[in-house]
Amino acid sequence: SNQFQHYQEIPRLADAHPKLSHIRYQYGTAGFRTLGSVLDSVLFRVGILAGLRSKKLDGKTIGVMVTASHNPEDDNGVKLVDPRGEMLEASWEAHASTLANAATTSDLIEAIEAIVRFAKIDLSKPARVVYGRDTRPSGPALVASLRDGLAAIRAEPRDAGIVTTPILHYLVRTINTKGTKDTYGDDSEEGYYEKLSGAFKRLVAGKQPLPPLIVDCANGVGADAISKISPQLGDSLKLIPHNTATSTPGALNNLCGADYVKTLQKLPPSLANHLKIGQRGCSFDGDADRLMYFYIDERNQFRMLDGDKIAALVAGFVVDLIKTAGLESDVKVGVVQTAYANGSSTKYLAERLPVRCVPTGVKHLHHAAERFDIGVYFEANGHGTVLFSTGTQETLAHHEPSTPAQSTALNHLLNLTQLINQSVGDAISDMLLVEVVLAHRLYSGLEWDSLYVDLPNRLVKVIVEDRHAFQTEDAERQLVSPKGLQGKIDDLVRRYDGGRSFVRPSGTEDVVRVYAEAAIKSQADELAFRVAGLVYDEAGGDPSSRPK
Ligand code: G16
Repeated sequence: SNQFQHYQEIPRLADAHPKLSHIRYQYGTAGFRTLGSVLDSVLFRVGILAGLRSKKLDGKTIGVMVTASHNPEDDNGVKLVDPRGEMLEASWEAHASTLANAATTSDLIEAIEAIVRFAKIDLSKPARVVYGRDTRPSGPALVASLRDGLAAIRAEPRDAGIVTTPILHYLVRTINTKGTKDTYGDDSEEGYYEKLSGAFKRLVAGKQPLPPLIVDCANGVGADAISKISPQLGDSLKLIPHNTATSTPGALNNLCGADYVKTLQKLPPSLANHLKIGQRGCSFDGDADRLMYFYIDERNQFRMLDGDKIAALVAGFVVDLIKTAGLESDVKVGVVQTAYANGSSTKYLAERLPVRCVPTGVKHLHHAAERFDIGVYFEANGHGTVLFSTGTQETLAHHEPSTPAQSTALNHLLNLTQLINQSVGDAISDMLLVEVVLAHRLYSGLEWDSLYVDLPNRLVKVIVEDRHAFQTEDAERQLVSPKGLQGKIDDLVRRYDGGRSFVRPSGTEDVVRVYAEAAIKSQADELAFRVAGLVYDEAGGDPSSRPK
């Protein structure tokens, strides 16, 4: 149609980024994610889609983040960010997959035209897109493909450079709210560091400074962010960065980082001689949106403080502030978890607060958390944040405290709304939040850890021929396909004291994940491996990967 007359560059540019015929792409848990070497056409097409999304939303700025987060260095990925800094609206994920899988240039053009018709997009609207990437070696070439896509759809690009995923989300939100009543901060990376460090310093003013914190940056972009925010934090918090080798080939997420710590329940070897008894440390993942804490206890044992422990710590703190501020009857706090939440954490939280369980993926948790006045959401893997509803923010802004104690608590709450990245989970913001609570509570790792005792648990990955054969329901706690497998898992689980196990396909790696917990560690391990064996036998996995 003649709506397209201004987009004559699409065919030529699309021809320069042909789709690999043997690959089927899927917009998964966190966008497209696979080997960086097969993503060229996907990035080009995502550029076009981001432009279309912006046009659909009247020229609001859309974000594109090029990252594969916790995955190995050879992987890469891309995800879109909606105008308020949230994940792409679910209904558009299908458009993303359609564009990514169009076989030829003419199929692609037809697919674009179909989306324009279906979503009723006015192509004459402007399009604006801000993009960033992590430190992966495949990043620059993929960004060049993305830029071609943006040029083809005539979107105005803004390059955020190498940034953490949460900073990209922050930029999207600040750009779109600039000069409005919802203004969220200055739309620059510096604005982000100033906002967080300013709020942190106000929150810990007058508190005894905590001992220095070791930060495992996973050899990723979090290292840059730590070096930029440290000077602004000054004496309020001393950070000791480790694993900052962002340009060493193969180092990213290798034997370090939040996923390593969570999956293996071990200290990264590179920290072994650095963490002293009682000292706390934390790990980011490759794009600094996940956070795991840990410390070494009196018996020289490694103790992990995961996303569930962070949720318990933070939710308790927020609830106490709400009470002290005299807002208990106006503001209800709730918690959102996934099936990976440790059973003990769910029990601990549910005795105090409403708790909801949703499928894996920040997008699911975020939306569920928005239903509470204050929604605390954390995945066990360390991904999460706290959301204050618009109504709650207004309540906080207008509440008139009647005692000095109420006034102090109210101020803390207002500063928390500044400290916390409310667009997405953010390792740096979450780390500062944890440090604030520890400083207020006078907690070391030990006291924090003692909130509840984790049930022993085990995560196992199984490589199968087709992970899409695995389908779940009930927030991923039940398998509906392959048929009959859930019954076999249930039979096994019944034989273990305190046993619980579930199986689901990963949306970021080509594996099926198995989780198990039980009263004793050896039993949790055994249950996980036996369930993994069932999965393997059912799905005909790669023989070298049969769980042992
Ligand atoms: C992404 C998502 C998280 C999810 C994780 C693992 O994290 O944002 O919500 O928990 O993948 O997902 P899955 O089990 O489906 O592979 P990241 O840090 O890799 O972007």
